[in-house]
Amino acid sequence: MNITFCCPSLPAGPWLAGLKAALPDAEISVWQPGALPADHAVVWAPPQAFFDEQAQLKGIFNMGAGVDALLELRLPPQATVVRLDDAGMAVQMAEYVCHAVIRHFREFEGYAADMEAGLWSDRKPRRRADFSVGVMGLGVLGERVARALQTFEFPVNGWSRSAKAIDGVNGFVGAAQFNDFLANTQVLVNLLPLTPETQNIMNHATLSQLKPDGYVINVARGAHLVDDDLIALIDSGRLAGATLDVFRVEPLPADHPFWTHPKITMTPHASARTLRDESIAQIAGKIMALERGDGVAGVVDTGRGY
Ligand code: NDP
Ligand code: OXD
Repeated sequence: MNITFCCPSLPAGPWLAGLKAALPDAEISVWQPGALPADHAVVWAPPQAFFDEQAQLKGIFNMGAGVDALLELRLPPQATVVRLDDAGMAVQMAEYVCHAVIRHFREFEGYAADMEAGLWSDRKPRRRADFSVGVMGLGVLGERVARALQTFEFPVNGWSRSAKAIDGVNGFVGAAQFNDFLANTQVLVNLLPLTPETQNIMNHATLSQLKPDGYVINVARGAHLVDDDLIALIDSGRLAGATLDVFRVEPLPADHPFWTHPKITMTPHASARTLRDESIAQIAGKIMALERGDGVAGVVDTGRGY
């Protein structure tokens, strides 16, 4: 079995060593133009030229959960596209979102500013029951986040394409229930895949429906959010602020207004990092399963876009 590795932004050495250790019988090499045809590919942000040459691939393993960039390329139609399915990302996402929600709910930023100014402040406690968190996307990551938020007894709403039964989560389904979901949500968490249906989904019209003083946490993709609409709603006092991990252009350009906005907290696409050992173990296991003809989790429906 031949495996080709094409992740131009990653240092190939440690990934190749890990894949070779996990699949000792396979021939594994870093793709170069003109390389021999392979059975499976492990990829992250490959060029179109890679797929144009490797048109015979049986399996394409995306080294991330989101496949939006991959699906913009022309892929070999017979190949099974598989994305990372948790692989250590869900617990990181749960930590990140709970931290952002609690930081806002408990006004830690306000306290930090007060202490800096030498103020022994007395802030009124907020009512947890009013602080409903709405998670858009109840897949591998969204479900884990929704469960983690319940630990802190926030009311949790969830919105997905198909109905889910998650204990304690108030479920909303599809376009017909989207407005109700928003109207019942104080803190909006985005964990949707980026597809033609979800692009720009957080815009002036939708974000205006959140409860007064709503707050936005975007940890999925930058193109889900209309940046100027978010800023306008925060500046008008309609929204309280946002925590953003993902951006339309990454790295975020130096002149983008998010950098200096006092009510926007940012991280550099770091909410759930791809973990090498977990990812290699998952991909190697799935390559072996596909070779045996077994089913695997995380197969992408390329028509649906996730
Ligand atoms: P999943 O595919 O497991 O879950 C996607 C969820 O979104 C599903 O519940 C799906 O509904 C729902 N959904 C999709 N389209 C719609 C729609 N049109 N309307 C309503 N609901 C919809 O993805 P993951 O949880 O693994 O990952 C989610 C995203 O998180 C990734 O695509 C990626 O962009 C982002 N991500 C960001 C990272 C970061 O570091 N910032 C790290 C990893 C991922 P249904 O269940 O009904 O199909
Ligand atoms: C992913 C990401 O999609 O890191 O896995 O954004």
